[in-house]
Amino acid sequence: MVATPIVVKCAFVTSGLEHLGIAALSAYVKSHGYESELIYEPKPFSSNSGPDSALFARLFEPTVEETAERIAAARADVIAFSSYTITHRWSVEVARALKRIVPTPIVFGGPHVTGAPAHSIAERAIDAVVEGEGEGALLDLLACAEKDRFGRRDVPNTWFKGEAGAVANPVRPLIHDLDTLPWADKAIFYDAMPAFEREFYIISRRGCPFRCSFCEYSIFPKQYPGEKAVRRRSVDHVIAELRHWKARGRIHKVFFWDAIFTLEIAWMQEFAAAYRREIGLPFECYTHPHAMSRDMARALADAGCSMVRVGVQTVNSDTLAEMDRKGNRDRVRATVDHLHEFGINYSLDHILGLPGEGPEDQREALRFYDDVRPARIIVHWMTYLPGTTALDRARDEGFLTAEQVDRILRGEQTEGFEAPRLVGPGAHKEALDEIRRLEVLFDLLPLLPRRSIEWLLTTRFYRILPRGTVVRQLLALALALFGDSATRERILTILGAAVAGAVQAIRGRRRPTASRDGVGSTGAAPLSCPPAAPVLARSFVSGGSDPAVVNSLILRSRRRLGLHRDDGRSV
Ligand code: B12
Ligand code: SF4
Repeated sequence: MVATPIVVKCAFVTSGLEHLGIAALSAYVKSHGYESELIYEPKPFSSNSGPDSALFARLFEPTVEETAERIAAARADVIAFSSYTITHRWSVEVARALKRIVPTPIVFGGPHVTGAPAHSIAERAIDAVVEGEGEGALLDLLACAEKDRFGRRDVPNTWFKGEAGAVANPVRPLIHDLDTLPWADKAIFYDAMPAFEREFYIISRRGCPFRCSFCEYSIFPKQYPGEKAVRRRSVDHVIAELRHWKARGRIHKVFFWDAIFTLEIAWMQEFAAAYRREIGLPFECYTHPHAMSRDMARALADAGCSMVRVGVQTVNSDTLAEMDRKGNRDRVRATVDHLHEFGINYSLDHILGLPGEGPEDQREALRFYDDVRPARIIVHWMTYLPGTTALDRARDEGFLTAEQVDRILRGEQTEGFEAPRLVGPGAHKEALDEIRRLEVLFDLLPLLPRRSIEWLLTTRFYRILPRGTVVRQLLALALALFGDSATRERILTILGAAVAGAVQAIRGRRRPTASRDGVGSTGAAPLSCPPAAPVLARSFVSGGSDPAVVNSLILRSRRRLGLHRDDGRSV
């Protein structure tokens, strides 16, 4: 008798936005003969990356027990979570709920555990933690599951539990030729969230040449000493992937999520010609003031780039030096001048609460931005991420207590840790409040005529501006409506998804669905869409999580109406 080959299955679990790391890992394990499945929870109201709503989360999001049941139903051999610091707690809670119902090995990987492997493996529900690039380690772990000896303790990149504490293995070399990797398995996300496909996420490189202290890439030299950080796919590899997905006819825009897209002018020029010829869709990407030249801007324009996000973060050169970040005002000005010359829209990324900065630094930044007039300013608050040099320094210099650092490493929410070393008149809290008042001006700036920011700052009228979440959301919406074409495309994505969701929901209400005993029912499950306006607005404020927000509503409605199966397929 011929034995049926056992196919080992890996179930990936994630929440929030599309995850290129999971898409890469899924493609990789499939190309080695394993099965993969995605358990995706959008969680738009508790993502920790925007204004959340506990009430909406309770009404519309599944409990960790419900998610654990979905995962258990996948009957996988290995369950793989990918953690950001903001999602780690949720992942751990789901893993705990899961361990109560099935004994399947649970592996964690991703940026959070890479920065805090020892804290992560200490969690009882986690069997293995993978740090750094995950392809080789996950494959080894699946092979272990196949041979029923998941207890192996010598897998490179992997931390296990040992008799006498954590067992840490060295990392394996990085994958140097990215063309040897299969294209990302985008289908697992598109099956779960069809509207993700409207804006195609892709990455052409891994790594970054810089080491800003607040960024995950500052871990790199410690983790991979002597390794070449930046590796890039060939133009042909990138274009072939885009060509394949473009042929389905659903993509409206492409987003290159490379930390810095504009490196290597020869690559960019080859890319520009091929992209224009074969893809021709508008695209958005990131640049750095030290990675932009006139030729680079010309190559972007030739390719048809619609929006460039420029990482500025601060205009204070002392802070830049302290954060090991390259750049200065002249570079920023030259960058936007080049983009302007070739008619490319740009937005600027800015960080509030950088160490040593206070309200005066924000006023300075606002004056400078009023001069360079971006289409949008995307503001973040400084976050101390596990493993980064910024966190090490904050601990060493006493700005964060050992207990606070411990909580960050455990992935607990760090409210109030945004700005442990603000400077300014009066007490720390006063500086924080003043920065929060100024924050609304960063949203307003692109909508106001030139110089009105100066007037608001001088008269101090900004202090009486409403600055609640709703106001910021309305501003973001106004910007989307009256702003540049790339931002408008974003709102169209949202509206398109919302309309599609409403149509699906109405159809679902009309269409009879089979009940458990086989007798037809009218499918009269309650429609679970909350009012559209706050949902749309929230998605803008959170800096681009729009498809996730809208699609979570669609998904939840579809589940309730019996139109969506949890194996990811439509009914
Ligand atoms: C592109 C990108 C995004 C994209 C796509 C995300 C993605 N991962 O695909 C988008 C826009 C969606 C995004 C969003 C966010 N991002 Co982001 N993003 C990046 C960026 C620039 C590149 C990531 C990438 O695609 N790499 C290529 C892929 C192939 O690698 P990867 O995802 O890291 O996965 C590899 C390994 O990590 C590992 N791995 C990952 N998961 C798992 C799981 C298992 C089981 C195993 C074995 C291995 C493994 O194997 C993978 C393949 O080698 C990084 C910068 C960086 N240093 O990585 C920031 C980065 C990952 N983002 C970051 C943050 C903070 C965010 C947000 C939280 C921002 C916000 N406040 O909203 C959101 C969270 C989104 C959500 N949960 O919904 C931080 C995370 C830091 C942390 N400790 O949590 C980073 C590191 C940037 C930084 N500040 O340093 N991001
Ligand atoms: S340039 Fe950007 S991606 Fe590179 S290290 Fe600095 S913050 Fe990180």
